[in-house]
Amino acid sequence: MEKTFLMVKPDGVQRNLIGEIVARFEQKGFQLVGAKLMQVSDELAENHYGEHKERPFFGELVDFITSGPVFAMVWEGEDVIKTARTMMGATNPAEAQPGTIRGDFGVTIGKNVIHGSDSPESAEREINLFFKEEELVSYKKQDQTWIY
Ligand code: RTP
Ligand code: MG
Repeated sequence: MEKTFLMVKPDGVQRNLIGEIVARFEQKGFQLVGAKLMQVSDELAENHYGEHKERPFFGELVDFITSGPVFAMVWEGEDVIKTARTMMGATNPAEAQPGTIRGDFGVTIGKNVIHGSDSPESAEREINLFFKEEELVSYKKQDQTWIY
């Protein structure tokens, strides 16, 4: 089954949105297979956001993501990578639709509450960056036939 990496950013943790965000993905029907509250190091931040190294906002991005604890998660489900991005909403919360996480809780592009992998390649890379294999739990849930 497909997996994606999602992370409640430092603003989301400070604003007590962990529970709300976890609830949305649970209620959608996705399965949580790994999670931890953690402080991101400069090295991890620079690696995670490596694709943006040359962008003018790279320094701010690294400073922000290391500014307080994040809640890192791995979620599993059919088409979870793309669907999670839809549930997150546009990068800029001012453009994100109401009903999406960024549309409902974010105001500025710099503090947009949640990160989610944008492709199967980034999902694999980011899951491996943030989690050891033994931190992920594979388990069967009841009632999956009512979702699939
Ligand atoms: P993320 O990686 O955090 O899930 O966000 P994303 O895919 O929707 O957006 P991406 O293009 O990957 O950008 C990563 C983060 O950089 C910040 N950003 N700032 N000032 C700006 O113009 C600007 N553009 C992007 C955002 O916080 C974005 O989430
Ligand atoms: Mg991105």
